Amino acid sequence: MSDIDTIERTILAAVGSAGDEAALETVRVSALGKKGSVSELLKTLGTMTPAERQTAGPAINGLKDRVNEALAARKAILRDEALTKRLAAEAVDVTLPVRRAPLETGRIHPVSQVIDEITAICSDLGFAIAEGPDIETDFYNFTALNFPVGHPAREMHDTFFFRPNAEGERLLLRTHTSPVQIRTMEKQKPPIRVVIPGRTYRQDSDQTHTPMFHQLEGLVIEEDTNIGHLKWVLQEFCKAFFEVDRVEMRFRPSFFPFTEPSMEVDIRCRRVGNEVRFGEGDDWLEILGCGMVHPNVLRHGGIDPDRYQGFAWGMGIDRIAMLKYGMPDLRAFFDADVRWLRHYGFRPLDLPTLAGGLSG
Ligand code: 2NM
Repeated sequence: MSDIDTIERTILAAVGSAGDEAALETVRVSALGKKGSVSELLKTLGTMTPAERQTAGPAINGLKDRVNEALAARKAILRDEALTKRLAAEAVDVTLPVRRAPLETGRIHPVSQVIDEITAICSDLGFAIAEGPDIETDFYNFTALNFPVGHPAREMHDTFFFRPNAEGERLLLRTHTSPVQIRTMEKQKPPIRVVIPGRTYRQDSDQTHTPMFHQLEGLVIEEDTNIGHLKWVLQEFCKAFFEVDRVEMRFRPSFFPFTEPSMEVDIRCRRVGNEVRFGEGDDWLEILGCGMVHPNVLRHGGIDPDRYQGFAWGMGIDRIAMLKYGMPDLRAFFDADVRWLRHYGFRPLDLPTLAGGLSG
């Protein structure tokens, strides 16, 4: 019997000092496994006489039960300890401030905001929005727009050309969005009322020019549309965009190959530091070019100039964004400096809207 007592004491000591569930499992196997000390004792029952077995049987089985109990109790304690330790390690401090979500830290670029404002205003005036490719052919960018081959106006645009392709054709980065007007005329019958916002490219870089910039052009073609309609559209557009009740506009004669007559438009303003106030003051600010579409352009777009006439205008989106939101240097627009964007950008959930007041 003292044999059983010694085995029991050894096993229970090992159970008590097992530091984790893996160590406890080793103890279990050494006692109750196939070759474990308790299992070996159980095997001796088969070799005993019935009389011996009557006392040894309950003693050995009692040992087995107590070992099982001790293992189970120790296992419960170890589980508890492990859980407590894990909970302490994984503790979440719910009083910590929440990390700011992208929706709060992200900003809408002023150019995107201004394009949204312009397209909202123009949709409200009954215009559709059209877009076209940035890479164009010489035909759509120049020839169709009444810039004949060899015409000096082609040089005015400082065009980015691609290397000639296998057919000897030189593609280019569009120097204005006007190719989209031709594509629209080809696809659509009058009446046409579209505005086209988009990226444009010219080899030019200084404080007021970037090699990539944004233009918005508008086109109306109808049987009897005229300069009076052009003036009204531009006036309504300027009032809505600059959020003033009245604007005073000055139309100066100018030249563009695709319009005849052509005009440049200034609006009356007062400059206060970086800010420009419209509808007052003694300064004039040039904001766009416009005119009646040249008959050659209509013809190239597949429209009969003896039946239809149209007006068109074009302006620099980046430039009017600078004017409206008081940003002094055009080059900073495309530097991708996050500090600039944080300062001048718009919060995604706090945008100016046509209904709510454009500048918020
Ligand atoms: C401008 C100024 C004047 C213009 C003309 C056309 C077209 F294709 F219809 F002929 N689109 N845009 C135009 C006219 C653009 O930008 C300063």
